[in-house]
Amino acid sequence: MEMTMRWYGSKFDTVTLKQIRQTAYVKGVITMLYDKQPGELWPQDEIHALKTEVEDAGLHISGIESVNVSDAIKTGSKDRDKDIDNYIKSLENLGKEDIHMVCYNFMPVFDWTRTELARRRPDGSTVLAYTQEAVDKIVPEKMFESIKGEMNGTVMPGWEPERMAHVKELFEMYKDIDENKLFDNLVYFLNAIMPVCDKYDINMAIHPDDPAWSVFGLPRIITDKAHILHLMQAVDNKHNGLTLCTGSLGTNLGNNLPDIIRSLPGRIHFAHIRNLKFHSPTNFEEAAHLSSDGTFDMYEIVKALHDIGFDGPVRPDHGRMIWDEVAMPGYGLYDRALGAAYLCGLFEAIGKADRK
Ligand SMILES: [Mn+2]
Repeated sequence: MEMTMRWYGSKFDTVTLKQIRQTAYVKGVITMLYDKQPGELWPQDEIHALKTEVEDAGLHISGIESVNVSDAIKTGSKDRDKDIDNYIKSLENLGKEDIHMVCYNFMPVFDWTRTELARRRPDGSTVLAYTQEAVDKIVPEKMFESIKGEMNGTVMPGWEPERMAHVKELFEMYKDIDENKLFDNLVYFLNAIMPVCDKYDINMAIHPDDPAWSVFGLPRIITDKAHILHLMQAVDNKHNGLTLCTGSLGTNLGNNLPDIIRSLPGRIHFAHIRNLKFHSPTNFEEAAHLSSDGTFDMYEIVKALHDIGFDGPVRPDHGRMIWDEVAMPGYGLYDRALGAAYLCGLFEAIGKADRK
């Protein structure tokens, strides 16, 4: 495995490449061309410039999160083939720049959903949180309004104001899309891009739905072991894989995370590891990475990844906001650095114990 941190680029991120490098635990960054809309082509010269900037700072690009999939592709509307052509060209340009892992998601309208971006914990740290009761009270079009005041002036991935201005139209696009149609559209997309992934050895890593159930009546298809295995079999190519995101799959307490990991040897291409603390099955908040601070057993999760021979990038995913840092919610430096250190310790200990 390689420890990484997500980085939004020098124009958008409060964290610098120098800070990331100095954590020492982190060797690579997961990044993207943050100003590209879903469906837009990623030119090779822009990818190259990003890569050069990261390498000049003594790091490298371990993967992309995300090349976003357009709503035309997700809904299978008439423009999808044009967008898929752009997606294929973008992958080709990434492959030519020696980038071999791309995370993406297939969630309708909302990339991920939290109802609070700064829930205060007893120690004064703040975290992202979710309660179903709060979601049930929100009109979907007002979802963005309800959380934008807590974004610390940042643009959060998946919640770009340009897209959110059209939420009503987006809901309209998805009104006839059920789980089966969404799944078929995903398979259509993957079958179209597999040849370029084969040619450049690009691992596609779908991100699970977050939370792992239907929100606002929208279909969700990457929610549990059965759905994930179904997708792996539907497009049975090793380049069709998963981002194992503990904080997303783990929102459903029925999901056994180590068991899901063990069912997917060779198909997990990227891991997001973080912990959640549950107050009820539908009221949870993000916790410190430490097992004892939340609900998940991080040792068992890392052990399962080790046992299946996982060798892709790992990132600590979201962190708490601590030590008065002001940053994009979930993406401060301090707690993610603590998480990286803790996870590196687990990986090293488990790896060495296994060799004895
Ligand atoms: Mn994640």
